[in-house]
Amino acid sequence: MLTIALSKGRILDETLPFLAEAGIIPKENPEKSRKLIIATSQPDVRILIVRATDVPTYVEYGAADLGVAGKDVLLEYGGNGLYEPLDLNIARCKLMTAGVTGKAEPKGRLKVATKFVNVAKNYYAEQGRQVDIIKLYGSMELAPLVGLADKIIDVVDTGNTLRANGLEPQELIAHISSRLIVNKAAMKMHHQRIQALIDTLRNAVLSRKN
Ligand code: PRT
Ligand code: MG
Repeated sequence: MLTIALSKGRILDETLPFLAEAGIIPKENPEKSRKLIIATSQPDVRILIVRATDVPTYVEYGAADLGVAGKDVLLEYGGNGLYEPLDLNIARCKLMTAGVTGKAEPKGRLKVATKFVNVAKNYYAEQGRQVDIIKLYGSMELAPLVGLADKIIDVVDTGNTLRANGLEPQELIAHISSRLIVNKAAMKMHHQRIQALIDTLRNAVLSRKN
């Protein structure tokens, strides 16, 4: 059995066409089903539906052999417990700092609200900058508006969400896309099978670009 961990939403939507090219089609619509384990057209391939931030955990510990996760999630997860053999070039966005439009930075210590605590620590450490990092789980845009933080770090696509809240994107931290990740032991034990799947997906990604 080959187990693939995916998160509902844009990653699932954009990954299913690639899996279809490898002949892997879910038996029921994962967006609609309440099931968390979804069988596929291939009797020995199944899909697990997990939270986006949990995908690396399922794959690192071998509960799933493969998964698809945003580079933002992988940067935050850290470590080197996973192989990352393929950039699927989907769910593209940017990790950025953002703050209140036109507002100058405070002179003293910067307060930064984010769910990307490790990314934030590394980013400001590289700049030699002392900051207070405040962990949030969502609605980050609110924090600078109510004085919880001076800045946020979040993923930005169109920037509409920032603008709708009177914020502006400021510094670019990283360009983001979703990556195929593979459990290290699974890669050894089922090498031919997983490598064949990676090759098929790589060709699908390449032909999409042209
Ligand atoms: O939603 P949930 O809390 O379950 O988890 P999640 O937000 O991590 O998952 P999901 O499915 O929303 O995102 C999965 C992955 O998609 C992320 O890890 C990113 O790699 C990628 N991605 C691409 C994005 C966006 N684009 C994006 N725009 N993830 C989130 N957003 C958010 C953004 O933060 C903003 O709040 O969508 C909102 C709209 O963005 P704008 O800039 O177009 O307004
Ligand atoms: Mg989301």
